[in-house]
Amino acid sequence: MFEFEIAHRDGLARVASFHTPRGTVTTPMFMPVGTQGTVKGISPQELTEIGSQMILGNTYHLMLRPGEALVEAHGGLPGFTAYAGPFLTDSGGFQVMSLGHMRKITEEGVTFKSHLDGSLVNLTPERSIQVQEALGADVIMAFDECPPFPAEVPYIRASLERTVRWLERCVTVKQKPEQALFAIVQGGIHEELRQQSLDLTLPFDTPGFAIGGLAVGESKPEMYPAVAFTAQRLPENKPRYLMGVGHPEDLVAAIALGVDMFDCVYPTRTGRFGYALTDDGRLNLNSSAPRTQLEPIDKECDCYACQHYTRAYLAHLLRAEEMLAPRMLSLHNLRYLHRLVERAREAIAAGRYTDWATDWAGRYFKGQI
Ligand code: PRF
Ligand code: ZN
Repeated sequence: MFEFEIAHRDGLARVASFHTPRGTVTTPMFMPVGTQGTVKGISPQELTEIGSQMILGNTYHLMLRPGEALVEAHGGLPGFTAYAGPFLTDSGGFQVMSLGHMRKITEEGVTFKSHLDGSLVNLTPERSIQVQEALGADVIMAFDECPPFPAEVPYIRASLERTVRWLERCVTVKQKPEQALFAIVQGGIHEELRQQSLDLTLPFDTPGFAIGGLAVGESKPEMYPAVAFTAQRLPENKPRYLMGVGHPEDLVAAIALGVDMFDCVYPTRTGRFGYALTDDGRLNLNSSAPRTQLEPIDKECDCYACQHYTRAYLAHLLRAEEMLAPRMLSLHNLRYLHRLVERAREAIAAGRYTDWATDWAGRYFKGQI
């Protein structure tokens, strides 16, 4: 179980398979975010149709509502959500920092006020693993701290050292062998801190490693070197997961640096706001031009929305605030990212990733329709 088999390599990029109890996933891959036990507006059947391979769930949200016991009573996330494929759950620390109020971090863990009812909640490494075991995902994440950007070097150092002590506690309490625990490398955008985090984290030899602490407000010229530095130093024979990254250009760039897995709310969130991803850039369906365009969002897309609806119809639905609009734009955007990684995998297998990525970027950035 959890074996990672590399099928093709092209430079640092690779195509690989990762085995989980609920199925094999082929990387590079993108995980839709199902924070509250649903990918907003998209049914499990639709997820399967558009080529989703693994869905991300969140410890923070599900422990507060409905509580992990109810999910466990359904046999975990697959029974609860009716999505039968592989799941990954995030550990909660990142969401506490972005959503909780009055957070306090100590050696023990994080105390915060629930965003739902203001009650005081404790989240520790032990509790995070216990909740993630109840949620029953195939891959679970170590409880970490993602410092805000910018943060002082001494703070990031103290934080990454604490994250390693938390990792030790996660590994110690974890009980279920059918769940793979991934460790998370932190260190912000500083090479010496990334190196320190790597030196302290790699000895745990977890079945996969995540690159955390990025895409939190730094610029792309700051983020890409940090991804490159970290990815190159992660073990060759394990999946590498860049957390919270999902802009098309970031996927294309990070795959070239050897990253295998991604997740982000971007495709569904930008879809709900009326934006559609295409090879010619991001199409704004709130603008005036699409209102009279009798063509699909994307002629090259095989999603249900592109097969059935015109831009004009979807723009009309958006203006009328009909719920089909955010649903169809989310569906299309997820399909776009799944197709993007499919094309990346084909290009890697054919040994032409750099050429493909250069062509893709030329068109994507020229367009900006
Ligand atoms: N840690 C965890 N989840 C995350 C992140 C992190 O650093 C990020 C950073 N972009 C997104 N999600 N546990
Ligand atoms: Zn489409």
